[in-house]
Amino acid sequence: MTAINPVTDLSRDGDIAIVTLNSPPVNALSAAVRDGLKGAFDAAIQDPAVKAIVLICEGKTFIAGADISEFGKPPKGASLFDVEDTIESAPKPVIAAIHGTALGGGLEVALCAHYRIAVPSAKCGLPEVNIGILPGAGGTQRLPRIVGVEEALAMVTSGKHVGAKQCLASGLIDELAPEGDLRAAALAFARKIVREARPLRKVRDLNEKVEAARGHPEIFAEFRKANARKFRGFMAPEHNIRAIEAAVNLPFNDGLKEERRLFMELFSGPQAPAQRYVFFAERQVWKLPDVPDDTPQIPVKKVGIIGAGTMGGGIAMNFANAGIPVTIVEVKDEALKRGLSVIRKNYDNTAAKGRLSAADVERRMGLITGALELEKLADCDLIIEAVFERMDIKKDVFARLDRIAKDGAVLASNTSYLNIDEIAGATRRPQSVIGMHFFSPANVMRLLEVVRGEKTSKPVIATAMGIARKIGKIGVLVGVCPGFVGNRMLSQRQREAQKLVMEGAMPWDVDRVLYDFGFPMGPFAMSDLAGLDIGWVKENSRSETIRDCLCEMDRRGQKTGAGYYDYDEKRNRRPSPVTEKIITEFRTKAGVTPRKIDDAEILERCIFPMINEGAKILEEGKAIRASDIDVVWINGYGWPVYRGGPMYYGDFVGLDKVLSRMRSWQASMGDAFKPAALLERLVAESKGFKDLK
Ligand code: 3H9
Repeated sequence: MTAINPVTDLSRDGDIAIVTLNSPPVNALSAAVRDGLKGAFDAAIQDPAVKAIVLICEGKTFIAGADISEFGKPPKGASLFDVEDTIESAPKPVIAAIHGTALGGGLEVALCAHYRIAVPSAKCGLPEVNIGILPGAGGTQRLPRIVGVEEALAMVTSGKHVGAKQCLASGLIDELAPEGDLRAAALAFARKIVREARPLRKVRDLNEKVEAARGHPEIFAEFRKANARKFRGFMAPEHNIRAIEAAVNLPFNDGLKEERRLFMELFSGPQAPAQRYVFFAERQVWKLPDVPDDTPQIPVKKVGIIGAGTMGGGIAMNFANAGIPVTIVEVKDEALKRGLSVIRKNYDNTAAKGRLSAADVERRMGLITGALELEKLADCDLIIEAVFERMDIKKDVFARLDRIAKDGAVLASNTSYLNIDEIAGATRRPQSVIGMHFFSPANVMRLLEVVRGEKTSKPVIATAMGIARKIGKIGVLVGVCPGFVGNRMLSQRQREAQKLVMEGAMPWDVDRVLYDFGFPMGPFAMSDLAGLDIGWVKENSRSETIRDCLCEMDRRGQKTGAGYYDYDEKRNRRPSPVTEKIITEFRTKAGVTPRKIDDAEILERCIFPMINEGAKILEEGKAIRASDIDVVWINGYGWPVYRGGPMYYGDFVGLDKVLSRMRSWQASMGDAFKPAALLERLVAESKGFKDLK
């Protein structure tokens, strides 16, 4: 075996050369990997004793793509195109041997090999769209030549990972290897190719499938139409589609040039850096400075949930989905039965869409047990309380849990804003108490705010974060403060949205601006969806707010056919003259002369106070990093990923601009806009949140 460089080896097995990459964690195409590949292939090509070349990787995966951390830095080493040319134009067959994932540039390299073999567990994909770009090393030109235009469109715009069996069916790989025996199978396959003198099959020359789509622009038009909602606001899906169009309509080399042009447009645009930032932010979030990875975790074999309402039921589904038995406790049998039947209905709906088998539904339901006594939770390793949001009720539940739960069990509250330390104070084991704030619908939303109390122990934190990962959530560790990170910032936006309406905007103006910014819906449409009567008590309602008036008229949101908006039978909303009248009356009563508020002000008034609040959260140490706050907003509140999150966006628009607006609003509207000291400091030092360590 010859070491070409620290990450690449070249060896021989008879007349087959083996190029082995070993560049943990994911064999990404760093400068060293590209240099290694170029050097190894050049040497194998020049060696007259070599009849075929196998490319294989050590570690958990085949090449997972370009090295994203090198993006935006000055280029070094061999270019990816040189590497690909060397492989594709090799005068002897090249076989890519795939395990783990062949993604992005990794699959593009494999597509330059003449043949591909993979173990059944392997997956292939072009996920560049997820980081705001397109496969820029020939992927958009080669992929449709193998899998056809429709499948290529689906793959490049979704970034989905396709399993080896499906790849075999589509021709993306040529042979399956036995699991765990890839190297031997790849060598045998290479020998077969040499023996049978098979041609050097270059994907670039396979034109049949792209030609079949030529002259059929409707394929693209229909695809765009069917996905318009999903792609809204994103640049990358459209660019990916255009690149596939180029593959269909242009000769290969011209298609490559168009792919490059489109790639550069994305690469130098605003969205790709934001999406790349989010990619790393979502991985960074697991790294806890004072809770190292080797902190012991409490094994969670059985979970208890208190409350079978929407939240409790959704939370229970996460555990059943992960194969962990869960007991749900309710006070009344009727509520318990209703809760369990909602869970079943949710599973049945998923099964009806073909995303779950009937057997899976039964298996998951079989893991969920209902109970009416808290005592049934005595043997649970983790108990999550999801009862009504009132401190006295929560404290009572935790005091009882303290008497019932076994030693060492993690006691979690799903509260969305109450003080975890106060809740923990109701027990004699505050070190075991933690917040696990799921987002509704809890079986769907990815975010889990893990709230560490003053006395929460490190193993309990590590356990909560570990279980978050296990059930497929993205866990963000935050500190105790009203509303934690997400809702604390949200309340800034809600307050300003309400104030803007009093000053002259209509709810639909505010909603339109935030929707156009990229949120799935604005705050008023959101309130209508959630129900305006959350936290509203009929008996105490005195028409003091616009919401009071709406609720008093039984306009309690979508469920009653009216709220801020009017709704038709299909729940399509339209601005409501009734709401408009109530707002006008409120303004008159308050002596407000409405003014014209432009879209830019609406956006800044809703977003900048959130950024300012984020800065306060950071200076108080309630979030570990600015990027953690961004992860919260992207995964819990629909912040558009292509805008990177509120803190990233603050840096993007310029913190000096945010600060100057906050100062001027503070002068005209008071201390709700008081700038955070951190914001002041960063601006004084000409720095951004990105510079915080
Ligand atoms: C591309 O290829 C462009 C081309 O078209 C060429 C254009 C010219 N680079 O996710 P994990 C790190 S674009 C650098 O936790 P898993 C990651 O940050 C690329 N680093 O593991 C983490 O670091 P740390 C297209 C990368 O087992 C560590 O590896 N490819 C890269 O859950 C482990 O990652 C993609 O978009 C990378 N490409 O999942 C694939 N990938 O430990 C992106 C990972 O310090 N990657 N890291 O936090 C993935 O989807 C997942 O990482 C993968 C493994 C499925 C591979």
